Amino acid sequence: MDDARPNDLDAFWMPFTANRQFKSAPRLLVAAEGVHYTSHDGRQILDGSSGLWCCNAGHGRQPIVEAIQRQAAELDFAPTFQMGHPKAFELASRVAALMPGDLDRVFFTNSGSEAADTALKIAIAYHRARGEASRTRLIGRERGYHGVGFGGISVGGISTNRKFFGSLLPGVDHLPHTHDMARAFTRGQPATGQELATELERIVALHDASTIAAIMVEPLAGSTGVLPPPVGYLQELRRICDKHGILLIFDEVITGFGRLGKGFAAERFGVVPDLVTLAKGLTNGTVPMGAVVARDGLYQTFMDSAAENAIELFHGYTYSGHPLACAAGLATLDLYRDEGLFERAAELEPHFEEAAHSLRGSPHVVDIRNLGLVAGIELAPIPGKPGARGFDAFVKCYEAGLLTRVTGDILAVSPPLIIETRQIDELFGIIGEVLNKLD
Ligand code: PXG
Ligand code: PLP
Repeated sequence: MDDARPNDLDAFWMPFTANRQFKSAPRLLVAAEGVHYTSHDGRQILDGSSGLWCCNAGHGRQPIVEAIQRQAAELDFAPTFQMGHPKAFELASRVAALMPGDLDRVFFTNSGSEAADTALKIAIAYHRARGEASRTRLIGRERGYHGVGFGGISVGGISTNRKFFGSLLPGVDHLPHTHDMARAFTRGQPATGQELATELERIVALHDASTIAAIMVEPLAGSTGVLPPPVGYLQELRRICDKHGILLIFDEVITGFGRLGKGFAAERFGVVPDLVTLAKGLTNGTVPMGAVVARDGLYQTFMDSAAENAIELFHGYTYSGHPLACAAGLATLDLYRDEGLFERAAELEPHFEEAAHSLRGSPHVVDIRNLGLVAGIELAPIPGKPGARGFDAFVKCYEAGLLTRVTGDILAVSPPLIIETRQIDELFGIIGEVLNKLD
């Protein structure tokens, strides 16, 4: 096993990883095809997490591979500051066409974190452009994840991602999260809990609407353990935002591109937000790319408030709309369409839900949550050692041939949308066997 290591592991300061623990027993992936990875010791690993929630069409997809190869040979890079290249415009149009309502204007970033910070900046600048510069406050939610930029961690609601990094952005407040153990083992959306959205009224009353720019939430919280929204919750947020002139931002970095059985969570829940952040599935995880999609009126406000020859938004990344990412994105959207993968996810959902909930009664399982092709399996923590049991389960799943994600004591499962029903059974079967043998 050791001699298969490509090189020394010391130099790479690994992200969101216990570096010393990992480097003492590394897990390297060396190839991928379809719904499987190949590990460095030559095993086939069922990809139960679509990489990191991003490879929705599975791995090694030829049309995407070829599009990237062609693009690298034809146009490796082109600036998008005061310049352009055709595929950036084409991909923006294709994304706009996929989005519900008048979500028609697409700003490219390189990650979900950049998309989150971009959306927050657009929200504040929008109110200023409208002549309401007092609206600067941002509202997030406990257990929200919006990446790791200063905006994202300020609005996000994960204490470990915040406490090490100083005073963060000023003027941020948070809604309560929507999880309630009294509703453990709910299938799909919880029927109760809509009133948690009404907490926004309390926050508005405290700060006054004239100080609030936007609220940002994940329609379904992914990385903090799969928390589906209560029925009516997102509709209630939309209603309160409209009443007070507050922008509603959906962070669809995970929920976008079919994960919930529709193109976007906005469609599944029938709520059109003002801004949507995207990443991950946009290029099937192949080339880094994120995006912010804005409603047309919001974009028009920027156009109308600036002189004809003025830059309307002082923001952008060297690699906004990178040619390789655009080529990958176009090929990815073709695949989603040609293979009907969003519809496929919707068709698989009942089987997936049944398989996930078959783990009810397995040792240590205290809750199972699911929606679309996502499930969270929450384990009872070992007393005094939060996260230890979850991590143990994650490692043992990997050793048994399954990649999952773990957050605390919650295993998250989000397989590629091309997964077969027998592979769904295999996936939850492996988790069940691991749980049966866990301390
Ligand atoms: N918003 C949401 C809702 C996300 O889930 C980001 C923003 C940030 O995207 P980038 O591309 O900057 O990482 C994310 C990313 C996990 C996990 O397994 C989740 C994410 C990333 C890594 C791991 O919980 N989500
Ligand atoms: N730092 C320096 C010194 C730069 O010149 C730039 C971009 O030109 C950046 C940071 C930002 O890099 P990016 O546009 O890739 O986010």
